[in-house]
Amino acid sequence: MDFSLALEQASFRESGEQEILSKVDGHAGVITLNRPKALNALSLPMIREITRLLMGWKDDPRIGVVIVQSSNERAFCAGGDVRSVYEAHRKGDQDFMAAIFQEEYLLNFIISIYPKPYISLMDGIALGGGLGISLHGSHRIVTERTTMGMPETGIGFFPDVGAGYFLNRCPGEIGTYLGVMGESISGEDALYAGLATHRVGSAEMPTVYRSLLRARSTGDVDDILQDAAGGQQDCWLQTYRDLIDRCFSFSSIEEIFKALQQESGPIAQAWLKGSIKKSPTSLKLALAVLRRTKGLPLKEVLALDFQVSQQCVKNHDFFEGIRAVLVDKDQAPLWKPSQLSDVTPEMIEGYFIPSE
Ligand code: QUE
Repeated sequence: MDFSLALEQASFRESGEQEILSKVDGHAGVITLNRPKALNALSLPMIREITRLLMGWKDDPRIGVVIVQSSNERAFCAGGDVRSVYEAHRKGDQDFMAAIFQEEYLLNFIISIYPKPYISLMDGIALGGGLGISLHGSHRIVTERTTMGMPETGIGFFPDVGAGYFLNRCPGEIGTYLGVMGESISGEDALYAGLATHRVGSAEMPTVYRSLLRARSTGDVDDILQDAAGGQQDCWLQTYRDLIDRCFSFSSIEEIFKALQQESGPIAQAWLKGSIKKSPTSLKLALAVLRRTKGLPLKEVLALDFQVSQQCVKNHDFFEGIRAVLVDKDQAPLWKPSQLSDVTPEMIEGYFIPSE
């Protein structure tokens, strides 16, 4: 990696604050995401520090459980630090673009096999890479303030961080809807989709946190969360479940769009309108990744994600998407190709062929 970039990326850049805070509190190892200005977007140093802490706490007899939370009210985590990927691309730093995805996906896997309860408190925005550091863990807590989603098709990327694993385990075609359309859902919806395990009130979070500090085992955590959590209530996804299953069961984006066009209600029309803004390549790539990873173990999904990510950084749309949404903020990406019909099966196939 370019040394100047490494220095820039070092963990102390924002007002001298560390981007990851950690402490041992009671029996818990606590990780606090602390990059508020970037909505806790996961930088490479953050990914490395979380990995280091988890590896250290794995065999530490003081630690019964791990808690991951945010230091700010708005966001749990808005995603990966795609801005740094954009910068690395500008500087021609291929090593950085390999390292950040590789180490992020490795962390996702470590979380999935973690031998102690791994509890994420998703009170606020939890998107993209933010789901990679939460949904692979054993206990996934949402609140009435949670906004959850995989928005990558909107920046010319694809639902990564093992989304082919957790989205393919949602009921019916909910996972396809979430991964392709990039729409966000509420905490209640996340519970219905099986993405979250418990819902508690945001105001109850400090109490739940304090109770968790006494937990020594998975059984303790289950008991504490069961006591604190509310039951499943009616939710938006439940209301539109039939429509989602009807329209998103196909193996091509063209068929999905045709199905949406045949629906008379306003929701299907709103989805169609929203999809026009997404990268045509990403729409097809997202669907291809979801269909190909169905039933695969997480390890294989993440290996495929890495492969596809490295093709994305060789192509146009990802950087154009980051530019339009996060750098220039004109919200007007010029996708190439710009038409769905110009994205050929061969082009999508190319993302799955290992290079070198
Ligand atoms: C799609 C994404 C991301 C996104 C917006 C999308 C993403 C991500 C961020 C983000 C948000 C605020 C920040 C920041 C990054 O936005 O992954 O640095 O300050 O990290 O439409 O996938």
